Amino acid sequence: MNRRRFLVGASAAGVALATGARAATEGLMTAADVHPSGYPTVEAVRWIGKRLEELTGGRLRIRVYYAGQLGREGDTVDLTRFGALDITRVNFASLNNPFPLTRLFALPYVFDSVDHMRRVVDGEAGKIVLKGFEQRDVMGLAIYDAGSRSFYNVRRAIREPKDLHGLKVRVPPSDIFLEMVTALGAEPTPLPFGEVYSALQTHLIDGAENNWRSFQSSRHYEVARFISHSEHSYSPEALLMSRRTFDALAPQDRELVLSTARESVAHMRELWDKMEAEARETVLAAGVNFNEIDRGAFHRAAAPVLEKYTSRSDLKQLYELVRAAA
Ligand code: BDP
Repeated sequence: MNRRRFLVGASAAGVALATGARAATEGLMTAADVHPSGYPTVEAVRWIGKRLEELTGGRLRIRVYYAGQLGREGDTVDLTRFGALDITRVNFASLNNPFPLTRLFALPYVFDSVDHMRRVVDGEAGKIVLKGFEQRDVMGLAIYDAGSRSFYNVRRAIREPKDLHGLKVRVPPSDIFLEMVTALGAEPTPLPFGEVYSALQTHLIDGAENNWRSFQSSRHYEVARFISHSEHSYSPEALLMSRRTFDALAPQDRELVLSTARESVAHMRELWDKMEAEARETVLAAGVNFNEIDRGAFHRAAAPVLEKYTSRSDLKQLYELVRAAA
């Protein structure tokens, strides 16, 4: 396992390094995503690549390495920061620890709905968060949404936080998620996304949490037969470009990359809405048990985590912007 992981990591870094170094001179940029082909984030980045190719007569192109071929999200973020990979698409959860401004959007019950979240990421708060990436060698190209995340598990329907007691729940690599899942009563187990399916099968964990589309495309629903509509986080997705790649582009190409990435948000949302609905149908048609939760009880249990982070000076202003858009 370790040896395999090392080899995968090493060859992924090799591919990225080789292609990343070429990017500025040949215009072929490399992008990474953990999701399979067809997932809205993968398709949105392909869409950007096609647009750029059309607009520049083939000078700028993007090759997308999907399904985690270039490693875990945390690794692809590091590769992007060091300029070995040009573009990566990751969830805010993978950015919470190294990029503190991303924490606000991942917090429990900070958004009231998908519309609220979209208004926020399209507005001033979204701009501040995107700009914040530049402090650490990456350009924030776009924020895509990922719907809302709910708990699913192999054991039982979750109605109140107390139903989570004793369950080992996988969390992404984020302190916010660790604290949130602890506050809600479960035992958090950090694991990379790609290892969740087998961890469910082997009972290393009892459950995880994610949106409908990921629950379906990862096939976690084949093992975890209970999904409970907690919608505890709307943690969005970030599309990031290496600062090195960006700086190596001609000034007019930089503008083109930024504007095309911005345009891709509308395209991504269209795909997202359609595919999220289809994923939900597929999962329910496969006989997975779905239930509503006691929202008040969940809000109360998660409140200390929300309060802890939103009272911090760096996140206070952002929080006010988020609430003003509610
Ligand atoms: C999905 C995100 C993906 C994350 C995954 C996770 O799209 O980027 O890797 O959740 O939970 O919703 O790790």
